[in-house]
Amino acid sequence: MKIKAVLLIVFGALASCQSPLPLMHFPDGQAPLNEIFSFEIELIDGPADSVGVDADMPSHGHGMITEPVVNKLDGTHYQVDGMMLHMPGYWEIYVDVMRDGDSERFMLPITLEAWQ
Ligand SMILES: [Cu+2]
Repeated sequence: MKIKAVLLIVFGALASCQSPLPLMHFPDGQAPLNEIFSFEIELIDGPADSVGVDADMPSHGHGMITEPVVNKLDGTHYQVDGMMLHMPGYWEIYVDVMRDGDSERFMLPITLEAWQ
């Protein structure tokens, strides 16, 4: 139930961006806490030249302790490896889509629950 609520928030936030939303496919439907993980980005508004990914905890003033690597699968699909959200709390994942020298940033808000 909690996962569904988070996903609805995610898609609602992305819907406010100007371009159609990139889809983010997480292995278990959600980003894990304090584990290195991979996910796939799908651009539904056509191919890009490249895609960059970063993440921050704005309220803590820090980013990730790993540096994700993005590999192009094809123009509209990108594989992201080496992600790790190492703390519980509110994170923002940033996807920068580069086309013809212009960059467009999408933000995915994620709140990770503490270990039970
Ligand atoms: Cu933090």
